[in-house]
Amino acid sequence: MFISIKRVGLMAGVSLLGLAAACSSGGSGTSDKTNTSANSSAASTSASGAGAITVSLSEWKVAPSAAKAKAGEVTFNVANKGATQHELAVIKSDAAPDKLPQANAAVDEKAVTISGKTEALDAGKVSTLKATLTAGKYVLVCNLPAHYGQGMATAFTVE
Ligand SMILES: [Cu+2]
Repeated sequence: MFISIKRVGLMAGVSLLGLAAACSSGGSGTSDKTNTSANSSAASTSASGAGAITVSLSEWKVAPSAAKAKAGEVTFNVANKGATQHELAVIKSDAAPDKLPQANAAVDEKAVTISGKTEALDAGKVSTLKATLTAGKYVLVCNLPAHYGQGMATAFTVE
């Protein structure tokens, strides 16, 4: 009897330990979008800051909060505090407030330099007038018919 010996070659399986490169892709751009209200801070930078003049109109007076302003753009916040219509005209003139040239019971607007003027404001209404003023003497006038003659004019200086 022949005993054949089978040699069983054990194939040692070589397990290649792959170097598991743990490519941890952590932290890929998940920044919080919590800055949505950062652009709403421009509300308080209005042009009507230190240079703003408040002008109250009434029967029969033009009453500015200040009698002078600095040259440049001047903002007049005009309020009709009276019971009838009024307006504000900014007139550049060296004349005294009551010595402006007149026509038809009002200042002759063709004979003076008008730097700015509001529309006629109903009682209680407000308006903003912006005028670029050079240095000099001005008169603030309400030039609705007969209002100037009632005394609605006051001196104003730009320096
Ligand atoms: Cu008036």
